[in-house]
Amino acid sequence: MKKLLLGASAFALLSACSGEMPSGNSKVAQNQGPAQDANQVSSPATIKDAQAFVEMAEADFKEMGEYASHVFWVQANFITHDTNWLAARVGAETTQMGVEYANGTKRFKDLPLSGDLARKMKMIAQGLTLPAPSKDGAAVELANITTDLESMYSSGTINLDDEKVALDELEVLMGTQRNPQHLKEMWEKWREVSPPMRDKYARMVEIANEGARELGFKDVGELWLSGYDMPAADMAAEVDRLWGQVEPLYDQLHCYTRAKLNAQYGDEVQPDSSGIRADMLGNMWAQTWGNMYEFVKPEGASIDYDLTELLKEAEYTPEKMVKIGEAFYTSLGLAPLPDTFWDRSLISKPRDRTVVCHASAWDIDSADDIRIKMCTKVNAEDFNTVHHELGHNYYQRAYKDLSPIYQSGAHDGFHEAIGDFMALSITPDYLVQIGLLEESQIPDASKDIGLLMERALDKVAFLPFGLLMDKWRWKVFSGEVTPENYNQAWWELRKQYQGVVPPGDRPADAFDPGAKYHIPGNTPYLRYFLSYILQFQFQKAACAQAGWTGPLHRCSVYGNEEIGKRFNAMMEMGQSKPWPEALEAFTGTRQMDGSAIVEYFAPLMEYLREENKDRTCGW
Ligand code: X8Z
Ligand code: ZN
Repeated sequence: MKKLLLGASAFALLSACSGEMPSGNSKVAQNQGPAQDANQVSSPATIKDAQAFVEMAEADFKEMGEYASHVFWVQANFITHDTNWLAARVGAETTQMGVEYANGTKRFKDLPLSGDLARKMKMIAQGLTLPAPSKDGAAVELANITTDLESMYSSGTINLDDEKVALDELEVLMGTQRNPQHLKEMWEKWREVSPPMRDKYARMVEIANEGARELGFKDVGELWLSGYDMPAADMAAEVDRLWGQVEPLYDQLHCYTRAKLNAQYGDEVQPDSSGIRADMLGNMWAQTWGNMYEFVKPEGASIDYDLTELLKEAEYTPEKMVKIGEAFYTSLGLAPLPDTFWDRSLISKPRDRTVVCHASAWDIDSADDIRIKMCTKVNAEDFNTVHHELGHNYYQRAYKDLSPIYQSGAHDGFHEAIGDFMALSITPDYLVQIGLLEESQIPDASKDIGLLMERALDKVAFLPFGLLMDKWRWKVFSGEVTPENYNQAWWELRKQYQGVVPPGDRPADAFDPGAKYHIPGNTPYLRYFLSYILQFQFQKAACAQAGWTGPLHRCSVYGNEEIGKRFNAMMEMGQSKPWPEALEAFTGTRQMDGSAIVEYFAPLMEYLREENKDRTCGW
């Protein structure tokens, strides 16, 4: 999700899927505000000063947030030299303002601030995703680099059979083509977009680290890990604990999938003992494997409908997919999207200009101007993504009346989990309710392994990828991995956590992390790992509240206004309270817990263990 204002856990989200923050005509930017004074004034600060400082920050963030949102929106919808110029400029202004405010908080650090004031102060201090140091020119250089990186990614194309092909088309081809040679070619060519990013990325790391150190953090990685209402080191340990809970499930899925690929393609293409070829899993980054269902479907227990086919047969359009997504939310008692959503969103890729196709949800004015931006394709993957993006919009709307400092997810993983939780309700019964499936086509209980397998290919397969993206960045920001080793370290992590390998040797200048949106887009990624844990906790709690007694994967909360009310109450809290309180408000527990996803897939785990019993798993 792109946030407009400050960074990882901070204020008014510009959009859900990247990170910048606003400034411009602020008092601070004009060197009149308390943030500027904060570093210079010698008289001891009072609580009243602290209150005034926070109020000024709130006003500035709100004003700048709206201004910057409009600029970033235009740039993301029309990438040109000029809109990049504008975006870089507003990016620099917002970073500068954020840094001034963050530094300004130092003046109040010894004051006995009340809970709320202290929380806001802390969020101002650590709200930036990529801080610049306050020295002249740093914010401008940083913004120029980050704008360049994102635009290099979003305007990237490859040549395929003498045709220019953009990433959104390539993603479809990676999911549907099966010829290993073709897959390798597309996979390798897409990674030619990123070598020119490497030096810029390295410079960006230097600047942002200097900015983080000025604010009292060891490096940017520590800053990112500080956004979870606990010390950074504890959060890092928490993440490893969660991974430990789900790793056995991933290992079994990996083992089973690799065996199926080996059976289909033979040892030459996919040996049955090493990592899985990263281009053979139906996704450009091997992050979700749902497109491989036909290869791995369990014999005798496979579902016999395909959601992509159903959508196409029913002549869904991208707009219709969004309408049906909205109808899910309104069935929970939430208000329909405003007319402006339909007038201003970008739902299909325009033919005549370059846009950022990576899906995002935007909150332009912290009021009612919410939008999505997607190059939507009519397929199951994007049907899920539509629900995902609308989740961001409904969250943004729920917390819009809070202080701009609290207009964010309880933590960033919550923001990512809302829509995914909703999409877990896309069950066969739900598909009947919306007229996509005939009652007679509802698979009986004997097909549950098929249903679970399909879901696991997306939800379980994703987990190690969700984790390693930031494991890599933490190493980069800490200096443990230097630019010469960027790519090697990337593949070490891909192998270690995911058990995937590149389809061939990588060129010496390769910068493969740069071929994934969130690296050049500077969107922290731990949020998705956390979301994939949390969404199953939401599902478990919601279905229990609904009195559901069947298996969790058959439970749909569609039409349940009581759940909608309770869920919205959690969303309305925004970031105003430490996240365990928000989690407790809906689920009754204060801990993130991988046991919910493990429980959801328990029957599949049993099946996989049985299937794998004579195989040597691991890589
Ligand atoms: O970036 C996204 C969303 C926008 S916040 C489309 N996701 C991650 C990705 O595409 O890599 C959703 C799941 C993971
Ligand atoms: Zn998202």
